[in-house]
Amino acid sequence: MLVDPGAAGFPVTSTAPTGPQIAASGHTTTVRVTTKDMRFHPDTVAVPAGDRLVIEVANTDPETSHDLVLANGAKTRRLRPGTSQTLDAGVLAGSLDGWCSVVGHRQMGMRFTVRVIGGSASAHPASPSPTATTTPVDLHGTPGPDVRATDARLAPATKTTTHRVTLTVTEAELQVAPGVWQRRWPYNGTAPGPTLRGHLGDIFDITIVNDASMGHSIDFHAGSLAPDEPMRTIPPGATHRYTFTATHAGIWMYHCSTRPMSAHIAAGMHGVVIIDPPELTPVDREYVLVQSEVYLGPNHARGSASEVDAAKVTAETPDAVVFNAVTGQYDHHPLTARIGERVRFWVLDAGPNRPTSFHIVGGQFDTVYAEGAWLLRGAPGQPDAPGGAQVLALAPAQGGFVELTFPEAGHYPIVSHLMVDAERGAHAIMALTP
Ligand SMILES: [Cu+2]
Repeated sequence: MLVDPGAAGFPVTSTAPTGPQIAASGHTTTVRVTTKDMRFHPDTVAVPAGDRLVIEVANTDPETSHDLVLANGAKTRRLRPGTSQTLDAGVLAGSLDGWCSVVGHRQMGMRFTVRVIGGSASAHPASPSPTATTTPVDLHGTPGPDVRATDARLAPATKTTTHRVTLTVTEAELQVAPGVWQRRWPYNGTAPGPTLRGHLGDIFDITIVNDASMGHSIDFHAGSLAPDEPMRTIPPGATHRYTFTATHAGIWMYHCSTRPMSAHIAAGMHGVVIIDPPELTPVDREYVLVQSEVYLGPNHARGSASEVDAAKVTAETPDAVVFNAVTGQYDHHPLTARIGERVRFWVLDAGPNRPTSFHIVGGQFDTVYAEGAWLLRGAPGQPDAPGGAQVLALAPAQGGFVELTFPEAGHYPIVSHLMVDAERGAHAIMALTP
């Protein structure tokens, strides 16, 4: 595919790398490459040995940003939908690979090949692995004095029947463990995103603002509607309205559904909507614990933290499983209650990969509600009711709640995986005082 180098009028970037030298022909081969649907079109280009390669990259994807990175170091900036850039790849010593460096796009198929035709050069630089962890990381350190635990307390539903909420997506470095930072894509700056709570029949009128550098979206499980329009991916800079009515009770996940969805969820783009069952009785304390997984990239220092590692998400090899997005935060800042108080824990497994076996060591649940059904329903003031439960089991994207009272003062570990090494599961402490 040859076009006139001067025809497009694109801004030219001079990133021609220096590398193994080959006799230059004095010719330039110019190719046009478009990006759409997680592919480069074409995904392979040929250049005669000795020619300078110039690639006009046009992002024709209406939804999200892409770039082109070549293994010799030449790369475009991140191109928003509808924008273009001309990349000077230099005179290549041999065939090489390229890819899109936006998280997850390479794994979804955005791979590119430059074939050098003729000549004696045969060098084929290996593309660097995007998954290597280069700095050692301690996920179980002690938080510094500046680290506050995410507030897990849940306030009762208000009398509001129309919930107007704006959720703004940004890119921000957040701690995922004490002193361990990741560049995440939170809704309103927090992971999980804001907890919304209401009653059956309530209307949720949500405005999504995309202040990030790639496309994002939102999917509310608490609503029932055709996903085509409301759940579509909106490009950077766009705003979008999503309205639904709460038709069923439970704790419902919301999340970004932009591809690759599991990487966007793992980047912090998840939260909950709680719709109270009509029969719900007041309790002394309510907490929300959202389980998720952390997939670290190579850098964890504040100021240069990596984004989520999409290859680890695909391989289902998390570095940590966490409650409310940060390892061990409630070990150092325990959740609290007094002996005899009735405590309700709302739990959602945001995944994206791991199930939960939600258990409180030393505790017994007298009430269990999972996915819209009472599995066990104790009566307040009847602690001697015969039935009890030890675990709330949830697959990814499922939710429920448990209730219990604690018999004695002390520290009760809350764990996500009863049978798994505690280092690898989510963990919190419930501190009981007289
Ligand atoms: Cu997203």
